[in-house]
Amino acid sequence: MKITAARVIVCSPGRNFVTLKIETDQGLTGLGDATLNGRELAVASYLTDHVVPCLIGRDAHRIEDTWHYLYRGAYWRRGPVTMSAIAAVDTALWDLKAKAAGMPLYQLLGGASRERVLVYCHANGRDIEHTVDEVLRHRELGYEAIRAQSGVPGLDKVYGVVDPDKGDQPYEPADADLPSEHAWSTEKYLRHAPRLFDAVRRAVGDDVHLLHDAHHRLTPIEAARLARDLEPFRLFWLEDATPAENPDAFRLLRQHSTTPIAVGEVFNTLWDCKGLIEQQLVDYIRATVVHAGGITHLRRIADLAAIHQVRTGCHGATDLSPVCMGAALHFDLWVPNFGIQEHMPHTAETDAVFPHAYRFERGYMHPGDVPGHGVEIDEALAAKYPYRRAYLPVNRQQHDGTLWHW
Ligand code: GCO
Ligand code: MG
Repeated sequence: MKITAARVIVCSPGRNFVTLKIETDQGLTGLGDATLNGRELAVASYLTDHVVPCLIGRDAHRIEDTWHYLYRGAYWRRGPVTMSAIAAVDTALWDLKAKAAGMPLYQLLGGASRERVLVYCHANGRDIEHTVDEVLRHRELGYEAIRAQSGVPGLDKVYGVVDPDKGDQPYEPADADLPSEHAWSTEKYLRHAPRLFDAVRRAVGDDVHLLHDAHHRLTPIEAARLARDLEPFRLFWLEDATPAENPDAFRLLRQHSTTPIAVGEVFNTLWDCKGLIEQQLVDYIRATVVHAGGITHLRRIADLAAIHQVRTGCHGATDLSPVCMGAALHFDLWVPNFGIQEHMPHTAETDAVFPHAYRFERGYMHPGDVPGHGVEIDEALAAKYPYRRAYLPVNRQQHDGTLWHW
Protein backbone atom coordinates (compact mmCIF):
# COMPACT_ATOMS: atom_id res chain seq x y z
CA MET A 1 0.00 0.00 0.00
CA LYS A 2 1.85 3.07 -1.25
CA ILE A 3 1.28 6.62 -0.07
CA THR A 4 0.22 8.70 -3.07
CA ALA A 5 -0.67 12.01 -1.42
CA ALA A 6 -0.82 13.71 1.96
CA ARG A 7 -2.51 16.98 2.87
CA VAL A 8 -2.90 19.20 5.90
CA ILE A 9 -6.41 20.49 6.60
CA VAL A 10 -6.71 23.43 9.00
CA CYS A 11 -10.20 24.34 10.18
CA SER A 12 -11.83 26.20 13.04
CA PRO A 13 -15.33 24.92 13.90
CA GLY A 14 -15.27 26.88 17.20
CA ARG A 15 -11.56 26.35 17.74
CA ASN A 16 -8.60 25.46 15.53
CA PHE A 17 -7.79 21.92 14.45
CA VAL A 18 -4.95 20.67 12.24
CA THR A 19 -5.56 17.34 10.52
CA LEU A 20 -3.28 15.29 8.29
CA LYS A 21 -4.94 13.17 5.60
CA ILE A 22 -2.88 10.47 3.89
CA GLU A 23 -4.07 8.87 0.64
CA THR A 24 -2.90 5.55 -0.81
CA ASP A 25 -2.91 3.66 -4.08
CA GLN A 26 -5.44 1.22 -2.53
CA GLY A 27 -8.00 4.00 -2.31
CA LEU A 28 -7.83 3.99 1.50
CA THR A 29 -7.25 7.21 3.45
CA GLY A 30 -5.96 7.70 6.98
CA LEU A 31 -6.31 10.66 9.37
CA GLY A 32 -4.05 12.01 12.11
CA ASP A 33 -4.52 14.94 14.51
CA ALA A 34 -1.68 17.51 14.57
CA THR A 35 -3.29 20.22 16.71
CA LEU A 36 -0.99 22.21 19.01
CA ASN A 37 -3.19 24.76 20.76
CA GLY A 38 -2.10 28.35 20.06
CA ARG A 39 0.75 27.28 17.74
CA GLU A 40 -1.29 25.41 15.12
CA LEU A 41 0.33 26.76 11.96
CA ALA A 42 3.84 25.82 13.10
CA VAL A 43 2.88 22.13 12.97
CA ALA A 44 0.94 22.62 9.72
CA SER A 45 4.08 24.08 8.11
CA TYR A 46 6.34 21.39 9.60
CA LEU A 47 4.14 18.80 7.95
CA THR A 48 3.45 20.49 4.62
CA ASP A 49 6.90 21.93 4.01
CA HIS A 50 9.12 19.22 5.46
CA VAL A 51 7.34 15.92 6.13
CA VAL A 52 4.77 15.42 3.36
CA PRO A 53 7.37 15.37 0.51
CA CYS A 54 9.15 12.49 2.30
CA LEU A 55 5.96 10.44 2.61
CA ILE A 56 5.05 10.18 -1.05
CA GLY A 57 5.84 6.73 -2.44
CA ARG A 58 6.52 5.15 0.98
CA ASP A 59 4.89 1.89 2.04
CA ALA A 60 2.05 2.90 4.37
CA HIS A 61 2.39 -0.39 6.29
CA ARG A 62 5.89 0.48 7.53
CA ILE A 63 4.72 2.46 10.56
CA GLU A 64 7.74 1.74 12.77
CA ASP A 65 10.27 2.57 10.06
CA THR A 66 8.45 5.81 9.18
CA TRP A 67 8.39 6.85 12.84
CA HIS A 68 12.16 6.45 13.16
CA TYR A 69 12.73 8.06 9.77
CA LEU A 70 10.95 11.18 11.00
CA TYR A 71 12.40 11.12 14.54
CA ARG A 72 16.03 10.13 14.05
CA GLY A 73 16.23 11.22 10.45
CA ALA A 74 15.44 14.86 11.22
CA TYR A 75 18.40 15.08 13.66
CA TRP A 76 16.41 17.82 15.57
CA ARG A 77 14.39 15.59 17.83
CA ARG A 78 11.68 15.99 20.48
CA GLY A 79 9.67 19.13 21.21
CA PRO A 80 5.92 19.70 20.81
CA VAL A 81 5.99 20.82 17.15
CA THR A 82 8.10 17.90 15.92
CA MET A 83 6.30 15.30 18.01
CA SER A 84 2.81 16.52 17.05
CA ALA A 85 3.79 16.29 13.38
CA ILE A 86 5.19 12.76 13.85
CA ALA A 87 2.05 11.84 15.82
CA ALA A 88 -0.18 12.93 12.94
CA VAL A 89 1.68 10.71 10.46
CA ASP A 90 1.77 7.80 12.91
CA THR A 91 -1.96 8.04 13.73
CA ALA A 92 -2.89 8.23 10.05
CA LEU A 93 -0.75 5.15 9.31
CA TRP A 94 -2.33 3.13 12.14
CA ASP A 95 -5.73 4.20 10.82
CA LEU A 96 -4.74 2.96 7.35
CA LYS A 97 -3.31 -0.33 8.58
CA ALA A 98 -6.44 -1.06 10.59
CA LYS A 99 -8.67 -0.16 7.64
CA ALA A 100 -6.60 -2.42 5.38
CA ALA A 101 -6.99 -5.24 7.93
CA GLY A 102 -10.71 -4.55 8.22
CA MET A 103 -10.38 -4.22 12.01
CA PRO A 104 -10.86 -1.55 14.63
CA LEU A 105 -7.45 -0.19 15.66
CA TYR A 106 -7.58 -1.64 19.18
CA GLN A 107 -7.53 -5.15 17.67
CA LEU A 108 -4.13 -4.49 16.07
CA LEU A 109 -2.72 -3.29 19.40
CA GLY A 110 -3.57 -6.59 21.05
CA GLY A 111 -7.32 -6.47 21.49
CA ALA A 112 -9.55 -5.08 24.22
CA SER A 113 -8.34 -5.35 27.82
CA ARG A 114 -11.66 -4.02 29.10
CA GLU A 115 -15.25 -3.58 27.98
CA ARG A 116 -15.34 0.21 28.13
CA VAL A 117 -13.21 3.23 28.96
CA LEU A 118 -13.72 5.14 32.23
CA VAL A 119 -13.70 8.89 31.54
CA TYR A 120 -13.68 11.98 33.73
CA CYS A 121 -15.49 15.19 32.96
CA HIS A 122 -14.98 18.84 33.93
CA ALA A 123 -17.25 20.50 36.46
CA ASN A 124 -16.39 24.11 37.10
CA GLY A 125 -18.16 27.07 38.54
CA ARG A 126 -17.76 30.71 39.43
CA ASP A 127 -17.76 29.87 43.16
CA ILE A 128 -18.07 26.86 45.47
CA GLU A 129 -21.86 26.70 45.30
CA HIS A 130 -21.91 26.85 41.51
CA THR A 131 -19.17 24.20 41.29
CA VAL A 132 -21.06 21.86 43.62
CA ASP A 133 -24.14 22.26 41.38
CA GLU A 134 -22.03 21.44 38.33
CA VAL A 135 -20.56 18.34 40.01
CA LEU A 136 -24.07 17.12 40.86
CA ARG A 137 -25.28 17.86 37.32
CA HIS A 138 -22.44 15.79 35.84
CA ARG A 139 -23.15 13.01 38.32
CA GLU A 140 -26.70 12.91 36.94
CA LEU A 141 -25.22 12.45 33.44
CA GLY A 142 -23.61 9.27 34.77
CA TYR A 143 -20.00 10.38 35.24
CA GLU A 144 -18.20 8.38 37.93
CA ALA A 145 -15.13 10.63 37.86
CA ILE A 146 -15.38 14.41 37.98
CA ARG A 147 -12.71 17.13 37.89
CA ALA A 148 -13.74 20.12 40.00
CA GLN A 149 -12.36 23.64 39.44
CA SER A 150 -13.77 26.86 40.81
CA GLY A 151 -13.34 30.60 40.64
CA VAL A 152 -11.25 31.92 43.54
CA PRO A 153 -12.49 34.82 45.71
CA GLY A 154 -10.44 37.91 44.89
CA LEU A 155 -9.37 36.68 41.42
CA ASP A 156 -11.28 37.99 38.46
CA LYS A 157 -10.73 35.02 36.12
CA VAL A 158 -9.15 31.60 36.53
CA TYR A 159 -8.18 29.55 33.46
CA GLY A 160 -10.36 26.51 32.98
CA VAL A 161 -13.24 28.00 34.95
CA VAL A 162 -16.19 28.81 32.74
CA ASP A 163 -18.94 31.23 33.68
CA PRO A 164 -21.85 30.64 31.30
CA ASP A 165 -23.48 33.83 32.65
CA LYS A 166 -20.58 35.78 31.13
CA GLY A 167 -20.99 33.89 27.84
CA ASP A 168 -17.70 32.00 28.37
CA GLN A 169 -16.83 29.21 25.93
CA PRO A 170 -15.15 26.08 27.28
CA TYR A 171 -11.60 27.44 27.59
CA GLU A 172 -10.53 30.29 25.40
CA PRO A 173 -12.62 31.17 22.36
CA ALA A 174 -10.90 30.76 19.01
CA ASP A 175 -11.21 34.44 18.19
CA ALA A 176 -9.01 35.78 20.99
CA ASP A 177 -6.91 38.12 18.89
CA LEU A 178 -4.09 38.33 21.40
CA PRO A 179 -3.49 36.38 24.62
CA SER A 180 -5.77 37.56 27.41
CA GLU A 181 -4.05 38.28 30.73
CA HIS A 182 -5.28 36.98 34.07
CA ALA A 183 -4.19 37.96 37.59
CA TRP A 184 -3.03 35.12 39.84
CA SER A 185 -2.56 34.74 43.60
CA THR A 186 -1.26 31.45 44.99
CA GLU A 187 -2.17 32.49 48.54
CA LYS A 188 -5.82 33.01 47.63
CA TYR A 189 -5.95 29.76 45.66
CA LEU A 190 -4.35 27.67 48.41
CA ARG A 191 -6.85 28.97 50.96
CA HIS A 192 -9.77 28.25 48.65
CA ALA A 193 -9.05 24.80 47.15
CA PRO A 194 -9.50 22.72 50.36
CA ARG A 195 -12.79 24.56 51.08
CA LEU A 196 -13.98 23.67 47.59
CA PHE A 197 -13.25 19.97 48.02
CA ASP A 198 -14.75 19.89 51.49
CA ALA A 199 -18.03 21.20 50.03
CA VAL A 200 -17.91 18.95 46.93
CA ARG A 201 -17.16 15.77 48.87
CA ARG A 202 -19.98 16.47 51.35
CA ALA A 203 -22.43 17.08 48.51
CA VAL A 204 -21.51 14.16 46.27
CA GLY A 205 -20.61 11.46 48.81
CA ASP A 206 -17.80 8.91 48.75
CA ASP A 207 -18.64 6.94 45.62
CA VAL A 208 -17.39 9.41 43.03
CA HIS A 209 -13.80 9.93 41.93
CA LEU A 210 -12.79 13.58 42.34
CA LEU A 211 -9.90 15.14 40.44
CA HIS A 212 -8.25 18.57 40.40
CA ASP A 213 -5.82 20.39 38.09
CA ALA A 214 -3.40 22.95 39.62
CA HIS A 215 -2.04 23.78 36.16
CA HIS A 216 1.67 24.07 37.06
CA ARG A 217 1.09 27.17 39.18
CA LEU A 218 2.65 26.09 42.49
CA THR A 219 6.20 25.83 43.76
CA PRO A 220 7.17 22.37 45.06
CA ILE A 221 6.53 23.22 48.71
CA GLU A 222 3.22 24.90 47.87
CA ALA A 223 2.25 21.83 45.85
CA ALA A 224 3.13 19.63 48.84
CA ARG A 225 0.92 21.76 51.09
CA LEU A 226 -2.03 21.54 48.70
CA ALA A 227 -1.64 17.77 48.26
CA ARG A 228 -1.60 17.36 52.05
CA ASP A 229 -4.54 19.71 52.64
CA LEU A 230 -6.59 17.75 50.09
CA GLU A 231 -5.86 14.33 51.66
CA PRO A 232 -9.09 14.15 53.71
CA PHE A 233 -11.12 14.40 50.48
CA ARG A 234 -9.45 11.34 48.89
CA LEU A 235 -8.77 12.65 45.39
CA PHE A 236 -8.36 10.28 42.45
CA TRP A 237 -5.52 12.61 41.43
CA LEU A 238 -4.00 16.04 41.79
CA GLU A 239 -2.75 17.12 38.36
CA ASP A 240 0.20 19.32 37.40
CA ALA A 241 0.74 20.48 40.96
CA THR A 242 4.12 21.99 40.09
CA PRO A 243 5.97 22.54 36.78
CA ALA A 244 7.08 19.19 35.41
CA GLU A 245 10.50 20.06 34.02
CA ASN A 246 12.26 19.11 37.23
CA PRO A 247 11.60 15.59 38.62
CA ASP A 248 13.17 16.52 41.97
CA ALA A 249 10.25 18.85 42.65
CA PHE A 250 8.01 15.79 42.65
CA ARG A 251 10.19 14.04 45.20
CA LEU A 252 9.50 16.83 47.65
CA LEU A 253 5.78 16.60 46.94
CA ARG A 254 5.84 12.82 47.43
CA GLN A 255 7.61 13.07 50.76
CA HIS A 256 4.74 15.10 52.16
CA SER A 257 1.59 13.52 50.83
CA THR A 258 -0.26 10.39 49.78
CA THR A 259 -2.55 12.24 47.35
CA PRO A 260 -2.08 10.49 43.96
CA ILE A 261 -0.21 12.65 41.45
CA ALA A 262 -0.82 13.04 37.70
CA VAL A 263 1.45 14.81 35.25
CA GLY A 264 2.46 14.92 31.61
CA GLU A 265 -0.07 16.60 29.30
CA VAL A 266 2.77 18.81 28.06
CA PHE A 267 5.21 15.89 27.68
CA ASN A 268 6.25 14.90 24.17
CA THR A 269 8.49 11.87 24.59
CA LEU A 270 9.47 9.01 26.82
CA TRP A 271 12.46 11.09 27.86
CA ASP A 272 10.21 13.66 29.54
CA CYS A 273 8.47 10.89 31.51
CA LYS A 274 11.38 8.57 32.26
CA GLY A 275 12.70 9.94 35.57
CA LEU A 276 9.28 10.55 37.09
CA ILE A 277 8.11 7.05 36.17
CA GLU A 278 11.25 5.13 37.09
CA GLN A 279 11.46 6.81 40.48
CA GLN A 280 7.73 6.30 41.02
CA LEU A 281 7.23 9.99 41.73
CA VAL A 282 3.87 10.08 39.92
CA ASP A 283 0.86 7.76 39.72
CA TYR A 284 -0.69 8.72 36.38
CA ILE A 285 0.96 9.79 33.15
CA ARG A 286 -1.08 12.21 31.00
CA ALA A 287 0.80 12.08 27.69
CA THR A 288 -1.57 11.51 24.78
CA VAL A 289 -1.53 10.48 21.13
CA VAL A 290 -1.18 13.88 19.44
CA HIS A 291 1.51 15.51 21.58
CA ALA A 292 3.59 12.43 22.36
CA GLY A 293 4.50 10.99 18.98
CA GLY A 294 1.40 8.97 18.14
CA ILE A 295 0.29 5.46 19.07
CA THR A 296 3.75 4.04 18.38
CA HIS A 297 5.48 6.22 20.97
CA LEU A 298 2.68 6.43 23.53
CA ARG A 299 2.73 2.66 23.69
CA ARG A 300 6.40 2.77 24.71
CA ILE A 301 5.64 5.30 27.45
CA ALA A 302 2.80 3.11 28.74
CA ASP A 303 5.01 0.02 28.80
CA LEU A 304 7.66 1.77 30.89
CA ALA A 305 4.93 3.08 33.18
CA ALA A 306 3.45 -0.41 33.59
CA ILE A 307 6.54 -1.91 35.17
CA HIS A 308 6.56 0.90 37.75
CA GLN A 309 2.83 0.66 38.53
CA VAL A 310 2.10 4.01 36.93
CA ARG A 311 -1.19 4.13 35.02
CA THR A 312 -2.32 6.14 32.00
CA GLY A 313 -4.61 9.16 32.11
CA CYS A 314 -4.62 10.61 28.61
CA HIS A 315 -5.14 14.33 28.13
CA GLY A 316 -8.46 14.89 26.36
CA ALA A 317 -9.36 18.59 26.43
CA THR A 318 -11.34 20.10 23.52
CA ASP A 319 -8.24 21.50 21.82
CA LEU A 320 -7.34 17.90 20.93
CA SER A 321 -9.44 17.03 17.89
CA PRO A 322 -11.94 14.16 17.63
CA VAL A 323 -9.25 12.35 15.60
CA CYS A 324 -6.99 12.31 18.67
CA MET A 325 -9.94 11.31 20.87
CA GLY A 326 -10.80 8.38 18.61
CA ALA A 327 -7.21 7.13 18.51
CA ALA A 328 -6.83 7.61 22.28
CA LEU A 329 -9.96 5.54 22.98
CA HIS A 330 -8.57 2.60 20.96
CA PHE A 331 -5.34 2.93 22.94
CA ASP A 332 -7.31 3.11 26.22
CA LEU A 333 -9.37 0.02 25.44
CA TRP A 334 -6.17 -1.94 24.89
CA VAL A 335 -3.53 -0.54 27.26
CA PRO A 336 -3.08 -2.96 30.20
CA ASN A 337 -2.18 -0.24 32.73
CA PHE A 338 -5.11 2.03 31.90
CA GLY A 339 -6.14 4.54 34.55
CA ILE A 340 -8.68 6.98 33.16
CA GLN A 341 -9.36 9.14 30.07
CA GLU A 342 -10.20 12.86 30.14
CA HIS A 343 -13.42 13.73 28.30
CA MET A 344 -14.63 17.19 27.37
CA PRO A 345 -17.40 16.99 24.77
CA HIS A 346 -16.68 18.89 21.55
CA THR A 347 -19.18 21.41 20.19
CA ALA A 348 -21.88 20.26 17.74
CA GLU A 349 -20.00 22.12 14.94
CA THR A 350 -16.80 20.17 15.67
CA ASP A 351 -18.65 16.85 15.87
CA ALA A 352 -20.27 17.55 12.49
CA VAL A 353 -16.89 18.27 10.84
CA PHE A 354 -15.42 15.07 12.34
CA PRO A 355 -18.03 12.25 12.12
CA HIS A 356 -16.92 9.49 14.50
CA ALA A 357 -17.70 5.99 15.69
CA TYR A 358 -16.83 6.58 19.36
CA ARG A 359 -19.67 6.97 21.83
CA PHE A 360 -20.34 8.07 25.40
CA GLU A 361 -22.63 6.22 27.73
CA ARG A 362 -23.09 7.05 31.42
CA GLY A 363 -19.53 7.84 32.41
CA TYR A 364 -17.80 5.49 29.97
CA MET A 365 -16.74 5.65 26.33
CA HIS A 366 -16.10 3.11 23.60
CA PRO A 367 -14.13 3.69 20.38
CA GLY A 368 -16.61 1.75 18.22
CA ASP A 369 -15.87 -1.19 15.93
CA VAL A 370 -15.52 0.27 12.45
CA PRO A 371 -12.17 -0.46 10.72
CA GLY A 372 -9.47 2.09 11.59
CA HIS A 373 -9.76 4.58 14.44
CA GLY A 374 -13.29 5.43 13.37
CA VAL A 375 -12.97 9.20 12.85
CA GLU A 376 -13.37 10.91 9.45
CA ILE A 377 -13.40 14.52 8.26
CA ASP A 378 -16.10 16.27 6.20
CA GLU A 379 -13.78 18.44 4.13
CA ALA A 380 -16.52 20.51 2.50
CA LEU A 381 -17.88 21.42 5.93
CA ALA A 382 -14.37 22.00 7.32
CA ALA A 383 -13.74 24.53 4.53
CA LYS A 384 -16.59 26.65 5.89
CA TYR A 385 -14.61 27.24 9.10
CA PRO A 386 -11.30 28.90 8.14
CA TYR A 387 -8.40 29.23 10.57
CA ARG A 388 -8.56 32.07 13.07
CA ARG A 389 -5.52 33.09 15.07
CA ALA A 390 -6.08 32.15 18.72
CA TYR A 391 -3.99 32.08 21.86
CA LEU A 392 -3.98 30.54 25.28
CA PRO A 393 -4.07 33.16 28.05
CA VAL A 394 -1.17 34.25 30.25
CA ASN A 395 -1.09 34.72 34.03
CA ARG A 396 0.55 37.53 35.99
CA GLN A 397 1.04 37.79 39.74
CA GLN A 398 -1.78 39.90 41.08
CA HIS A 399 0.36 41.94 43.47
CA ASP A 400 3.09 43.11 41.06
CA GLY A 401 2.41 41.89 37.51
CA THR A 402 5.24 39.34 37.29
CA LEU A 403 4.55 36.81 34.54
CA TRP A 404 3.52 33.48 36.09
CA HIS A 405 2.64 29.94 35.04
CA TRP A 406 -0.91 29.50 33.93
C1 GCO B 1 -6.52 19.74 30.94
C2 GCO B 1 -5.59 20.78 30.46
C3 GCO B 1 -6.12 21.76 29.47
C4 GCO B 1 -4.92 22.40 28.79
C5 GCO B 1 -5.18 22.69 27.36
C6 GCO B 1 -3.97 23.31 26.71
O1 GCO B 1 -6.19 19.16 31.95
O2 GCO B 1 -7.50 19.48 30.28
O3 GCO B 1 -4.87 21.38 31.49
O4 GCO B 1 -6.89 22.69 30.11
O5 GCO B 1 -4.56 23.57 29.41
O6 GCO B 1 -5.57 21.50 26.76
O7 GCO B 1 -4.10 23.38 25.36
MG1 MG C 1 -4.40 19.77 32.78
